[in-house]
Amino acid sequence: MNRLEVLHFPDKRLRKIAEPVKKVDNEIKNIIEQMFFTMYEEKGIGLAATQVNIHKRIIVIDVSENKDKKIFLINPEIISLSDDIDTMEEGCLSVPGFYETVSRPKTVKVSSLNYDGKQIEIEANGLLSTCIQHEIDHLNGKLFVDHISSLKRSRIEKKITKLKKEGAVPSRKSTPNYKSAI
Ligand code: GNR
Ligand code: NI
Repeated sequence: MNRLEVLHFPDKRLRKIAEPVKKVDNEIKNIIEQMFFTMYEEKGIGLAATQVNIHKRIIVIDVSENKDKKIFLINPEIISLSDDIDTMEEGCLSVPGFYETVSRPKTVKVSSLNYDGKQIEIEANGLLSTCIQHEIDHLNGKLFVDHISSLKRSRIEKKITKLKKEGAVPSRKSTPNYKSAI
């Protein structure tokens, strides 16, 4: 199985808007499998294709304790968001080592395609809701640091850039990313 390289803030490729998936075929299923593998290896609870330089509207999530409840979203669309707000400490595999409090709607209802290309709906709250909203942000070129003050954001940017220069933030170049990555 191929572990994909995760891009780090402030990489500009994290700002690209992902393209809708046209057809749920074997290529897409293969990308989803590699994304789950990468997410589990990186100890994340979610991963958006944008983070692994694949600019397609695909998300994988597993917020379960035993890491045995895979959820994937293809072409997710937000149907509704609650007025109630939840505040949570967020982290991101693309912003390694930094955690900040972010406020988001408590409940989200999204549509997605399943493996048969049929449209399904998911309603979520708690960590899953936060994670879904965090991942959909990625597909739109947005990061959790865009929800905090620009002062905090630029501090994080400086620190990550410095750590990368020192080689303290490992960037994995060992396995080439999925060949059709755009
Ligand atoms: O692993 C992750 N943890 C997390 C914690 C709180 C809110 C969102 C997340 S998602 C993150 C993985 C990631 O970067 N997904 O894009
Ligand atoms: Ni993230």
